[in-house]
Amino acid sequence: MTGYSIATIPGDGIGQEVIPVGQRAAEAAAAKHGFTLSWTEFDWSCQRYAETGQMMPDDGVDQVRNHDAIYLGAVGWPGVPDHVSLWGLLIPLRRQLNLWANVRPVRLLKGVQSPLAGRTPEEIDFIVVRENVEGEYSEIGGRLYHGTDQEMAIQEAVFTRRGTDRIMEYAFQIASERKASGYRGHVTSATKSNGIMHSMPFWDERFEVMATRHPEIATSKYHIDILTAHFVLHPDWFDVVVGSNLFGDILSDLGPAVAGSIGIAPAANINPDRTAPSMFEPVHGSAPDIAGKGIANPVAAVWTAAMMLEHLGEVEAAKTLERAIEVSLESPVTRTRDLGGTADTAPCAQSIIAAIGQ
Ligand code: GGG
Repeated sequence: MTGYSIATIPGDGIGQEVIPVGQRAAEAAAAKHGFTLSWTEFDWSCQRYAETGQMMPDDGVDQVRNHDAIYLGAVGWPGVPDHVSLWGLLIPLRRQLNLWANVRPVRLLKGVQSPLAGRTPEEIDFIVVRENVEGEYSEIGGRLYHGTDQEMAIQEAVFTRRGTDRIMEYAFQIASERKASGYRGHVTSATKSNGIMHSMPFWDERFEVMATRHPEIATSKYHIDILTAHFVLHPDWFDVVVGSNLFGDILSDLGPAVAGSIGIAPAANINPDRTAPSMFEPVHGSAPDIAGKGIANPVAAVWTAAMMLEHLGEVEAAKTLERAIEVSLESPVTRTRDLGGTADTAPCAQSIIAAIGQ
């Protein structure tokens, strides 16, 4: 029987509550489809940072490198500066494992009400492709003249031709694949080349070059400000949206909000060259305001597990998980409160697991 080894990093806050649900769901799907999953858990988190001064050990990246995939919950906790949890864990994993494509689907699932009145599942169904290892997430810069009235912070962004071309090419490939299964075949570029005068004109130039290589795919580009408005006003305009590290991050929180809740949004940090394991993490963070109350929505973690199984080649198991999510979302009794239901995490999880067995 095929078996996969998964490195699990529940992380902080609700990450510790929803990742076990995703594991149970993935195991139920594995049992149904005839493969096994073995899990190795790592306690890397802000709590670990508070105790040891490190989010993960020095050789952390190497410890997870020999697994088939990484399944991560969320990082961040009050009292630990946010840049510590990102630069001490998420960013080294993304960079050193070459997880340069962050794929974040946005879909209005059946049973979920969009805050945009009258929108149907057919109208909200697109993918945000976020550049994941460079751009605005950069350690280049510095702070000067602390505590004086000349105090300043300088932050450089890095856009390489290699990094920019490959994420755009990846987005065009996804659009081509989607077109083959009936989608429009369209890529939208998120830019801000009116205000950001070096990196974004470069981004636009590369987008034009990449577009000429894909004449079968239609394109559009919008400045990020009006693009956020179009996400809300015209979500049906979008098929695949490609953005830099920062713009992609913002759009992939806004998209799920339009599709009902950030609590359902999955994400895959992909190493497209398959030279290292890819990492799967819900878009949502650790949510300290609701952590420990047993009310977090586990759907994003389960949908994220589905993306992981699909990446591992277990496409039918992934479909089983997605169907089970939709079954559990049919009733307000098994939907969590962020989706207008009454369920805590446990009954929602239970209904997903039960639906996997059907
Ligand atoms: N599971 C998502 C998570 O932990 N997010 C923390 C966060 O702030 N991430 C920012 C990012 O992905 O760049």
